[in-house]
Amino acid sequence: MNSTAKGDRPHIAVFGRRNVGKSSLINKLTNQKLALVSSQPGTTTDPVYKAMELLPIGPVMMIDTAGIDDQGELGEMRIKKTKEIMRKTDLALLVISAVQGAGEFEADLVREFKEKDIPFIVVLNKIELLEDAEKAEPISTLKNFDKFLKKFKLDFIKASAEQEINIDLIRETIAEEMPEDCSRQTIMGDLIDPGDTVVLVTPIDSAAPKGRLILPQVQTIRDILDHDASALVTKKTKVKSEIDKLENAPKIVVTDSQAFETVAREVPEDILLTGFSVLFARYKGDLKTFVRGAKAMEKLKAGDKVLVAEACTHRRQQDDIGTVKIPNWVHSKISPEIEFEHVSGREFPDNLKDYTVILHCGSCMLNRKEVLSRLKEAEAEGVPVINYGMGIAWLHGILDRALEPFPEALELWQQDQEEIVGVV
Ligand SMILES: Nc1nc2c(ncn2[C@@H]2O[C@H](COP(=O)(O)OP(=O)(O)OP(=O)(O)O)[C@@H](O)[C@H]2O)c(=O)[nH]1
Ligand SMILES: [Mg+2]
Repeated sequence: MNSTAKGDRPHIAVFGRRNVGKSSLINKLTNQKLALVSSQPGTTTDPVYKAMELLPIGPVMMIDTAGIDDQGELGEMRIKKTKEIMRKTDLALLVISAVQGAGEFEADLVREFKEKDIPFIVVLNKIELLEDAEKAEPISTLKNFDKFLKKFKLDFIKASAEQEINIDLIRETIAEEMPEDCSRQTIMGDLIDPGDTVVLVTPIDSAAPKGRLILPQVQTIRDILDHDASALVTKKTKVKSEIDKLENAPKIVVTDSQAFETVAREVPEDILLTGFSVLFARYKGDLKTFVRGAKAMEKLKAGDKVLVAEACTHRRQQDDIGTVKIPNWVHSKISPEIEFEHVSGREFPDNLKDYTVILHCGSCMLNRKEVLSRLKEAEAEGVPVINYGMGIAWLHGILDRALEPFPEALELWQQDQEEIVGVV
């Protein structure tokens, strides 16, 4: 189970003020001493990720965060990091101390969860202290907690990480509340039938990792096998001869997007052809959003600025796709005066408005929630987004073909084109 890709695990994050018992609760939920616990407020400083098995759900990613009431300049930075975690949170636990009750910090978190559509569970921790009148002021605490619950119409679970009260109930509630769509169920199972053959084209060049296949290719093979179909994996130079050898035509050919152009020439027109990046645009994000991004690419003109966003911080190749190849193609196809700026890693800049379009990487390291959050942020700023693969398909004039297996997206793309033709 440990091999379940990070991006495919539901992400459960724990939020709350300092010292309320967030780390203690994670340790109890996971039955492991993963997170550092102490009576010192501010023990957890950076978000702590742990991929693990959480019964009865299965493989998940648990995230411990720094307290939302941290102080000072460092504290502010930690709060910012904690809030960034929300982008990828499929389900949140809001931990409140029974000794402190709820206040503005908790109200703020609830407002943010609601704004970001994050389902959450309220846990009133250290409940055993309520019975100890010396350590708590049960009446006033419960009064403000009650007001908070009423204000937001919330339910809650009484718990104690220390005395292991209701830990199982929290696990079960997590399983119940986990949104079903936090990961799409299949990469291409809906496109194939049992017994079909799918041809996968994976270029073995200097960009390919030594001795292995990249994650989206491996996941696609697994998905095809899960649907009782067969995968024929080949290089771009062999794709035609492999198809010719088959007794029955393959149901669909999937290629690495960098080989799109060559492969499109080799694969007969009556065989469906798409890219891993189109499959993953759908699996991780939203195909229609990227189709709108393609429309924005059509309208690019000299002086426009394009943001290239890469989610991981890998070492760049000389002919790196995001920093070199795509800008070169855009410069030669549209205008040499289109400006490119680059960001990589976890950060998504605040100045999205400055860009005409955002070109995003394939997001194989991000979970679906984070991709959707990024798309939502861009949409709120009115900036269209497209992923690398679909951008490449458009730049090479084969987006129509790559979208053929997805009638709704194709229809939207063709409508958009007609609109453009209509305008001109
Ligand atoms: N009495 C009691 N103490 C608890 C309980 N849960 C945690 N604690 C104690 O509360 C203190 C803080 O616990 P942590 O788990 O470090 O709290 P945290 O929310 O992660 O704190 P920060 O990382 O500083 O934000 C520790 O001394 C814990 O032993 C509980 O249910 N009851
Ligand atoms: Mg902690």
